[in-house]
Amino acid sequence: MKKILSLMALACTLALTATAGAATTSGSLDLSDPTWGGCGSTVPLSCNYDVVEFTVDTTGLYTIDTFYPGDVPADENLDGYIRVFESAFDPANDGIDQIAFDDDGPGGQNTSQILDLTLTAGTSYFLVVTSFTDVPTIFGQPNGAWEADANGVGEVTFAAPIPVPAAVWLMMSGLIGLIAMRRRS
Ligand SMILES: [Ca+2]
Ligand SMILES: [Ca+2]
Repeated sequence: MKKILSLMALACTLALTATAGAATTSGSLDLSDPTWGGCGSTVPLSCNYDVVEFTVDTTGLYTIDTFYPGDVPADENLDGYIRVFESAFDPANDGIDQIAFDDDGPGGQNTSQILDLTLTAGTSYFLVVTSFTDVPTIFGQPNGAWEADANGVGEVTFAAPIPVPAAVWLMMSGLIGLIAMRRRS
């Protein structure tokens, strides 16, 4: 029993170490999502948006990358645009509380990146994924799949919906097994 417990503890430590520091989330910008005027283009438009709340456990510098996977050629994918808001997000006032934004990252129109953003522990942040325009262009689409990852000096936690990583499932099934064993003994 003791050996099983220490193996369990080791497995948990390894699982936590593997996921610490970087966080990922993903979604899809669909026609059914809410719309706002905070598109990348300054021309008044109405773009769909997704919003994900997140926090960090350590004050310091963080980088947020988003990717727009899909079909080749790349102009069939989402031409995404990201904005980060601090403390509050009000889609009716898209300029208020915004602390950073980006259109195309190092990977071109299939990416966006906010590099070295100072974030404070205990503060709520909102990552808003939207599109550059509300119509298809030679650079991409107003709708499509997106993935985001964030990392920096501390741990980033995205609010739901977050797909449960395999490591957590393994940990949970291990714990359930342990409880079942304890009940029997
Ligand atoms: Ca969505
Ligand atoms: Ca873009």
